[in-house]
Amino acid sequence: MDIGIGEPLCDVSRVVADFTGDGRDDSALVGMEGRNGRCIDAAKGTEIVAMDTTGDGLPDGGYFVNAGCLMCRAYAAADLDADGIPELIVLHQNSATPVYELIDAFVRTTQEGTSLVPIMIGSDAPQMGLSAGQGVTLTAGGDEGSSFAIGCEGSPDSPIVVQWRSQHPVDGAGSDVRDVYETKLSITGTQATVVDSQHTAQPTSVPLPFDSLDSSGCGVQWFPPE
Ligand SMILES: [Ca+2]
Ligand SMILES: [Ca+2]
Repeated sequence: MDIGIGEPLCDVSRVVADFTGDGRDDSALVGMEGRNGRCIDAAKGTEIVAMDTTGDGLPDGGYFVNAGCLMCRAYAAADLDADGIPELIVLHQNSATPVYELIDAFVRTTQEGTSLVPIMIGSDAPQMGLSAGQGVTLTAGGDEGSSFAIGCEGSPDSPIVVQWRSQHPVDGAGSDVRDVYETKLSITGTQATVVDSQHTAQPTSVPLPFDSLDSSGCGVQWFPPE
């Protein structure tokens, strides 16, 4: 697919929803940037998110670019800030611990001027590995020593997104105790605010306060990915 950036958009996936709030469906498109005019056979690359708000099948308005796509795709639409308009959720990296991006379609005066803006964290959130001003990423699933889950409280009226993370050394000193981090985010427009942050330690023999293999909330199935 040629979207006018000089390179084709490859492996295009889409989510259809009214992202602009005008009552007509829009298509969010996610694909990988080609190289030298053609699609490359690679699992990793630069992710491009674009939006068709006019229904002609081709992107118009702005597009958002992020490196590090690992089997990325348009994933879901969910209203995370209760303003009645869904946000776009992109699966940025698909693995045993899938990573999601949250993207807001910021409507300018004309539909064609719609911008795609990552929802950014307003302050440092080291427990999520994020610094102020970075795009929010959410992680689910688990692998050896680390597990994650994404939840949601207060949906649909006043949703709070919850990110859990647990880790412990796989063996050796400290392997019998794990750290558990719980971070709660309130989203408004293109900004996420940390409204609560907890860190506890517990023996590995004690069950986790979340289920890393079954994560859903805010109308989104986070793990396993759909
Ligand atoms: Ca629309
Ligand atoms: Ca919204």
